[in-house]
Amino acid sequence: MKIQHDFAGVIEAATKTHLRPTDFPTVIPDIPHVHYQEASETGFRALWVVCVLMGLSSVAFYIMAARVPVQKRLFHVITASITTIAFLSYFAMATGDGLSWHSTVVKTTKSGVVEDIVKRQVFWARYVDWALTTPLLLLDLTLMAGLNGADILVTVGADVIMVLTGLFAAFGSTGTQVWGWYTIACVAYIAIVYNVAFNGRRAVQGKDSKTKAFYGGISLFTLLLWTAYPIVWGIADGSRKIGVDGEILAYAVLDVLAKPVFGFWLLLTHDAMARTSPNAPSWFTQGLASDGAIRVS
Ligand code: RET
Repeated sequence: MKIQHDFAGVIEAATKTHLRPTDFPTVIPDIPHVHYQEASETGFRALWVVCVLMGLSSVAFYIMAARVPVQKRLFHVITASITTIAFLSYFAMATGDGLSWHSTVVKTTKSGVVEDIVKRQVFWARYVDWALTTPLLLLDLTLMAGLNGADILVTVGADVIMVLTGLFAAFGSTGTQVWGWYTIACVAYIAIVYNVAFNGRRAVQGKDSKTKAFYGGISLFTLLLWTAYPIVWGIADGSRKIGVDGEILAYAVLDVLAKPVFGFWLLLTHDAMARTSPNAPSWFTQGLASDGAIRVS
């Protein structure tokens, strides 16, 4: 990289002083080698497919929301927001937005001269999506379980830390930065798992048997699915063993399961089960209290 820059400087200076081409150094070093890892037509097509699926499921969730009374709409609003944000993020990625090139030096000579560089596309739009939608997915789960506010805050806080440190990992320049941030993100993820699996399971014990069984199923599905994300990250962005197309396809499958499939499962079960949204705050169903207002619930 440095050599390239120095060389660019020589060319620029030569151009300014009107040197003839023969005055340039005749031996052009062929290092560093730059290896590009980028999405092809296949990757972008997959991004479009997921974009359309997120858009269609959002419309289905809006319709499902409109068909239930407001007292029952909390999960519909949260779930429709999740697929809407994913639609926006996929639209950005499919049109070539929300991505940056990230360079990593992969080989240097003994004297420290850079020999090989990998330049890989990083779709940072994913992290913006995850920073907004994973807290909402966790709200769906924890409100369903009837988890207390303190534990919900800790879960969502850990989740935001996980996504942001994951973003830092993706743009790390050294192994220490990349895997250091990755480790921190994994610790935050363990805090999420603990809250969903243990505190959530404990909270749901106070509910009816259908809710208990449903929470057991959907929280297990969620945790298994979410655990695949750091694995994909490790072999894609982390160690660059699979290309950008492979990464797009892997996240495409996971995202469709984690958002539209999760959403339909949650809303269809909830519609068939509950009379009202469990744990919906009163301001959500009735508006903020105002003195003298008569409420007919
Ligand atoms: C990263 C890398 C750093 C380590 C960990 C990660 C976990 C990410 C997760 C993402 C879940 C995303 C979902 C998206 C839905 O569409 C940031 C990949 C632990 C769990 C559910």
